[in-house]
Amino acid sequence: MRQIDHFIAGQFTAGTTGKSFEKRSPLDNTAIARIAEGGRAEVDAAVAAARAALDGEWGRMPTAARVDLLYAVADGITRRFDDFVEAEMADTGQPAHVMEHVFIPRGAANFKVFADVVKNVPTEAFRMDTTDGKGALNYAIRAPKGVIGVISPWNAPFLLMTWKVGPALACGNTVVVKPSEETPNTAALLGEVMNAVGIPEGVYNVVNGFGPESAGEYITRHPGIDAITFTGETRTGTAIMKAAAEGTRDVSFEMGGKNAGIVFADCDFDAAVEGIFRSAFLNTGQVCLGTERVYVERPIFDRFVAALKAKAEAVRFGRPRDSGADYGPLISREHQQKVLSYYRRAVEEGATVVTGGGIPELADDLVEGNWVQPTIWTGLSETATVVREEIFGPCCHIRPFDGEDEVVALANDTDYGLATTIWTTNLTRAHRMAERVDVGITWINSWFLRDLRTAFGGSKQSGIGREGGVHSLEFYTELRNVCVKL
Ligand code: NAD
Ligand code: 6OD
Repeated sequence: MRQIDHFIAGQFTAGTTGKSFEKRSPLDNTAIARIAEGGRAEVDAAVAAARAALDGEWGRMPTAARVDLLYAVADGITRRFDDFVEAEMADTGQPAHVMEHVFIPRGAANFKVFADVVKNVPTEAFRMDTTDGKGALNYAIRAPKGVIGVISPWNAPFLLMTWKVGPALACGNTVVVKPSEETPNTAALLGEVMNAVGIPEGVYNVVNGFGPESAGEYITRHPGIDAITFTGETRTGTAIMKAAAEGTRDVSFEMGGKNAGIVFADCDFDAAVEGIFRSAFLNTGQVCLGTERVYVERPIFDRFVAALKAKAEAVRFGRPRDSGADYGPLISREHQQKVLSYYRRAVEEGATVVTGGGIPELADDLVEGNWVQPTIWTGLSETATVVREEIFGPCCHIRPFDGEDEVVALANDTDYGLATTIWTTNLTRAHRMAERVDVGITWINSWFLRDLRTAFGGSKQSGIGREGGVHSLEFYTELRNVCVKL
């Protein structure tokens, strides 16, 4: 069984707590790794290493040299591509092709894109008129914020962790990362890459453990952490925000969603079915941007439900490298039980189960895994629990609508505001809808099509702040003004 240690000041260490925990495979719940659990001492050591790096070589490094090193990190990830794929597959149980085409390449891209951003972004300058004797030149300096605490989730572990670490390092900060207890593998591997390409010790640190009263909470409460970037559940964000209030530290939050998919009768029907299918069921529904509420214009409602049902019933359960397998298990037994409890709740509240609703029939070597069927409901009111709460599983409720005003009201009737996907061939309407749906990210005739230069984040309870492209600089740097009398 693999041992996964913390990565502090460029060294792997089991730490001093003497505590550890097991990681179980989502595929069959056998123990696959033992992970060191960090306590206050490990967080102290990681923060001290991060601070020393800021005060040392990393803090003095010219931007161009830092940019070169981040490119080297991206290349290092690509060189060890297969190791990252295997590590992430072991932790999540998701199909190899999702790792190979989406999650791991994005890890490398997250370093390159932000290296390019810091290399090319201008800073502002304002000249004050000299005619009245008060002439001055103002210019801005972007300074790193300091030591950034990165708290990341399990659903796309490497993509989401590097989405924070890439811009943080590009801006000259150092990081203390707490990966999800469910998926520590790729954060540790990245430590090996950092050492291999010559990132100075202390720039990238990882402390493993849990949230409350463990490494996660200790990082967010540590006075040496200057800002906290977090991706995860909204209620965890609330706890972290309280911790960040001590010391008035800045936060950037990417949190839950209850995203609406909107399908108009004039859509490209096959593309819309495929798009909604992906957005509801990719990664077994464990995608924050995923669609759990689908609204379909009435003339095509029955046909759409039938087509989505057919696709959901055709998924092939299997191990990540099984030929033809395109659908994995949920991350943990606990999450499986949570999703199944929502499946039961939907029935109790009167849903028509179009398909799914339970555990699939499986081959003998899979029965111990955390499988659930892709599930579609119709017939519920908008007040039903599964229409209101984020489930984070492979399921959606589909409801008919009769016009733009109605569907805008339905889509916006939620505490969340992360993403939406709209399917129509009427582009005038598409733009109109994009203005009216209250979310951070609107996809039109597409879903999860990412340009990393764009602003990414949620409104309402889905997040605080925007990251991506130059927007990441707002969070990862401190803007200082210099005023020079002319
Ligand atoms: P989670 O909130 O349970 O855990 C996320 C991380 O926070 C983990 O590392 C966990 O150990 C840590 N944590 C938990 N409690 C903590 C505390 N009190 N102090 C400090 N750290 C703490 O989330 P999860 O279950 O890992 O991920 C799923 C959730 O993440 C879903 O709600 C999903 O919508 C959300 N998510 C959002 C986005 C986005 O971009 N908006 C992206 C991915 C996932
Ligand atoms: O693509 C991204 O940058 C991003 N943060 C994706 C989030 C996926 C959520 O599961």
